Amino acid sequence: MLLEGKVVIITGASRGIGRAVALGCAREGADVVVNDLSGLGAVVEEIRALGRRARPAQGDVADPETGRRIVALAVDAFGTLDVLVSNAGICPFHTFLDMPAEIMRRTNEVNYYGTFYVAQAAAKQMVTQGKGGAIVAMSSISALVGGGMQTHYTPTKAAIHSLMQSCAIALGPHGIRCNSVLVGTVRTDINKEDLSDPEKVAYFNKRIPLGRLGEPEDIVGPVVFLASDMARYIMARRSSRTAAYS
Ligand code: RM4
Repeated sequence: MLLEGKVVIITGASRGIGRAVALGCAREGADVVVNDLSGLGAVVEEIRALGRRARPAQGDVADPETGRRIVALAVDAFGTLDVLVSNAGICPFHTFLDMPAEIMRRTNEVNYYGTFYVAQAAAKQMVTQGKGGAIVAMSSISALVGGGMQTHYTPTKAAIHSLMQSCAIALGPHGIRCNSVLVGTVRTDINKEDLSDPEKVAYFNKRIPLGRLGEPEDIVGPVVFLASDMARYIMARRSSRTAAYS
């Protein structure tokens, strides 16, 4: 029960990694507010079946207003906010040379701006409460290695990691810890089509030391840990020395 009595918001929680993390948080004792564009009914029911309280907060995180609304809903329903898991993201695979501006814009607005706005809204509430908190954002290993069909997407994941590093400095004095998880390739709807080629999957499996792609459940432990008090001295920083100068 690592998150017993805590209130957690998770964006992009109707399926994939977000849904798995939402259920994982509930199993660890948290009450959960789940956000997505739609389709939240099932995960809300699953959380309640685990004996925890749950609320759906439908909306597009790309809209700065949505973050504020999700936080208000969480506080209204459960009286406080302890943890934000910023997970909502899209990856419409596309070639670089003819990348439509609209796909570029939308990917940045959901992944990067969305994380910024929801994190900002959550942090404001946590600062007001004065009892600290934790923010965990979903970055990706692709932030470090790139991807030929992901030239619009990998920079958003680098941005998310960088955002958590800066937020760690900005919010540390308030006892709010900020971290990102650089997730490897996890099989979800986001890459279903991309991973429909068995040869590609065989190549991935060979390249991964553990010999298999990730499953959403694989990401639950690290996120729950970072959200919990067990990680009370863990923040997204490269070294503590740079913090003094930034
Ligand atoms: C990840 C990574 C994976 C891809 C997903 C969509 O960050 O690049 O390989 O499947 O994004």
